[in-house]
Amino acid sequence: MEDTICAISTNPGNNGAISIIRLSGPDAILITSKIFSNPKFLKAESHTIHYGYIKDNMKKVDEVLVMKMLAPKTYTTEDVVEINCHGGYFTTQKILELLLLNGARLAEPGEFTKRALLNGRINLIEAESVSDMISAKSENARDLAMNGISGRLTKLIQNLREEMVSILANIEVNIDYPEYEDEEIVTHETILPKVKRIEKELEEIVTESKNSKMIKEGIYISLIGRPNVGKSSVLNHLLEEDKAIVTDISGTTRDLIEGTFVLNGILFHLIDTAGIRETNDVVEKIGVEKSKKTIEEADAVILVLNYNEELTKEDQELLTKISSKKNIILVNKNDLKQKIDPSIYKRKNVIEGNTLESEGLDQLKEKLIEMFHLAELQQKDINYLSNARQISLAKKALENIKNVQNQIMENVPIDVLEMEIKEAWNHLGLIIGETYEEELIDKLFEKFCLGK
Ligand SMILES: Nc1nc2c(ncn2[C@@H]2O[C@H](COP(=O)(O)OP(=O)(O)OP(=O)(O)O)[C@@H](O)[C@H]2O)c(=O)[nH]1
Ligand SMILES: [Mg+2]
Repeated sequence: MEDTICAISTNPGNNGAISIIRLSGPDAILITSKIFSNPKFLKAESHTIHYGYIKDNMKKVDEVLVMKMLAPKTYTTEDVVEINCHGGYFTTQKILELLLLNGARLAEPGEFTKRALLNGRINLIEAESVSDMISAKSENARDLAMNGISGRLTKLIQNLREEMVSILANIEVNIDYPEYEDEEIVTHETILPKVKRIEKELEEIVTESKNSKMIKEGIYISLIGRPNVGKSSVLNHLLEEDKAIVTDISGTTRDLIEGTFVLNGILFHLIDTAGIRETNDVVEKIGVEKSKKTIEEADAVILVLNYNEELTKEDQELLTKISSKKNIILVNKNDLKQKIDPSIYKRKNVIEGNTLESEGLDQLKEKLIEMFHLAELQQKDINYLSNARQISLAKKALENIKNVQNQIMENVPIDVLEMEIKEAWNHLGLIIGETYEEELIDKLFEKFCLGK
């Protein structure tokens, strides 16, 4: 980390009012001073802002504000400079180019955060959460990332590790100084309640973390049904925009159409599909196959039926097909005459309505909230582990703790238990990156955007 890196930290594709170009490293100040017109900048105090021009030799490139932040109180703990320039693509690129010409190197994706991690300013959970924060698409996803960044999640893991260490210390003292009378004697009976408490906490973290995928990525819902029942109309109503073409011609939708909306802070991906029917039309056939596939892939299915038609063989087949999935049956077009067999209402999760007056759609949303327990989710503190890496390590730690309990039941000697507790402690350590592997770090930062 001898070199000085630089990158455009704001979205380079947009014509925003302002762009920020960031530098970090030992020569950040010197390199900037070579292209910055303000003579006071080089000797100025840390954490100050300076006005002036970026110059290409004698030519003014842009009027800018430059932030000077000296190590160690910076994002990376190194010397950091942030140049606020006008947001146009060419200006920003030009300034970046001048910095590169004067000795900076273009940062790799996530390299600023990687330096923050390697220099010990943030831990692994916090680094992963920075990436989550940038890609958050709903309020809850943002909260989840913020708990990671703010260290709340780290604290939770650290507390568990401390409890483990205190058991380990007790055991060690007993083994090394059996004659030391002041120390509490460790027996299977004294360890068991402590281990049980740890198990309960870990169990809670692992179970609740299942929600984090839903919070981060959202929920996929597929709208299926025969042609012309009103699937695309339902999509348009839920998205509150004319996303899909609606006509009275059967087979209007031919490909998957996806839109998103947010309910209780959770992002829903709604997928409109081609109406399912037997067809010889080559294009429509492919569409129908795609529709069927979404039934398997979606988190839940909304089957749309027509109130104004009798149930057909295709409807019956679809009813069977969706029965193994989370599903809602929406009987649409109830503004028309009822022809559908009333026995349909004996089924679970049936909603009736129509898209002309938007009837039943609020009920549909309520059903989704109920189906995915979103009301309960909103009342909870979001203390979840946020990705598969973290969750699998917590599961391993939980496994270790369960083993300890079994060993206690089988009267296994105390010093053997110690090994299993140590392993649990180690697994939790890997979550926050107390110990980490080079390879993992590289993989993590590949997913970052430039300039972060
Ligand atoms: N009366 C009435 N007509 C509706 C309702 N919802 C949709 N329609 C009409 O039904 C026809 C088909 O609607 P679409 O939304 O295109 O149906 P679809 O299920 O997407 O059809 P495909 O794309 O062909 O599979 C259109 O003429 C709509 O205006 C409703 O609630 N009541
Ligand atoms: Mg359609």
